[in-house]
Amino acid sequence: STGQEALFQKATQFITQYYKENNLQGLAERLEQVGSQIALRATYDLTEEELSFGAKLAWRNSNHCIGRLFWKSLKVRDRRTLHSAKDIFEDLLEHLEFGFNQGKIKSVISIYSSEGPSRFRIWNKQLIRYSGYLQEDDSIVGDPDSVEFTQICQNLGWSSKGTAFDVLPIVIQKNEETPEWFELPESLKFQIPLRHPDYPQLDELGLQWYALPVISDMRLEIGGQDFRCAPFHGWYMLTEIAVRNLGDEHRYNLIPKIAQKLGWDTSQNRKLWKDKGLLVLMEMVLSSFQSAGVTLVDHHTASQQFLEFCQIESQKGREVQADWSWIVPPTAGSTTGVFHREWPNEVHSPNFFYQKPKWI
Ligand code: HEM
Ligand code: NRG
Repeated sequence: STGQEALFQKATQFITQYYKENNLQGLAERLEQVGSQIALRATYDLTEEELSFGAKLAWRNSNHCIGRLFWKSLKVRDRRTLHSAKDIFEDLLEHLEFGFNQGKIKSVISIYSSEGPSRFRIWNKQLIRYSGYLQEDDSIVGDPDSVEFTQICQNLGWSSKGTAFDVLPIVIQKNEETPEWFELPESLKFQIPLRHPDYPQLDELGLQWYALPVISDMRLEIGGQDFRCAPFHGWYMLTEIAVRNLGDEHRYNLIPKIAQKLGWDTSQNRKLWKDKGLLVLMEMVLSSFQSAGVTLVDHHTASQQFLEFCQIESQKGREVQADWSWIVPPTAGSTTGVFHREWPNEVHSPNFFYQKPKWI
């Protein structure tokens, strides 16, 4: 059928790349085997080695990601044989502990079954993320980006303290069954209290953030196969937390609160109080992660690392694809090298893609 032909074509493209890049023997035999599996079952099995290389390539091909220098060191956990939500939750706990590695974070992806008789989806955007609550007066406590998902968790029977930093439960769905939710143990939430070295009065804001950004809602595509349940993480870049999550008006919106605590004049744009506010937030996050001994990269270093990645790729004769508007950091853009470059922005496979939430 045409579906099978399309799958065989995508499989061929990926398997060929895998054999060529790794100088392996036996490509023709392997393609023949894949072809007969597809003819017989309309699908084929990726070996553990192919899956592992495919996940690394998906990272290497992620046009939005500035962290790609480290693509080869991704630890790939092949967990395609797990068959219950509870087993997956317990496996995720091991993933988190291994990846956090007492603060010296390692990049990890776990790949679960999402096709065939056991099809899993994780409903959360990230394994560790804060809830958000819409109040009577239309204000929001917590992360405004989580309000809708928080209500879904509550409808599933979850309840919480209602603070600005409650970690959401992990919601796992098998096939079309009612999803199950699981509370993370406190020791695996990896909370970092945020303190500024020079301004103790900011302690009163009671800020914190979590150490691990584990994206859990993207579809991983390898050789025409979909892995819809494949959470992954590296470590944070400073600006993701300090500038966007804490600074954005539609997120925690903390710049006015910083200004107020530090007694700044906010009546005129010309006072640059927003720019100063971002700097204070960045100092706070950087020094707090440092004190906690947790990996985090500043945007200047990340930019240098990305340019090193570009250099290595071009030496290998490969063209880097990248989306400038995502790669350039959201503050001090033109002080980083990546600002002064451009890249083609085609989307190659293997890759990670957005997918429609199961709860819409
Ligand atoms: C996006 C940094 C590891 C895949 C991003 C973004 C940053 C970043 C700053 C933009 C996020 C945003 O603006 O919301 C890093 C750093 C890493 C790392 C510092 C440290 C090792 C990884 C790993 C993977 C990955 C291990 C996958 C295996 C992606 C993908 C996106 C992304 C798919 C796009 C997300 C989207 O479009 O919403 N990364 N990353 N990254 N990264 Fe990385
Ligand atoms: N901006 C999001 C996280 C997106 C992915 N960032 C990473 N990924 N660093 C946030 O929570 O702020 N990673 O795999 O390390």
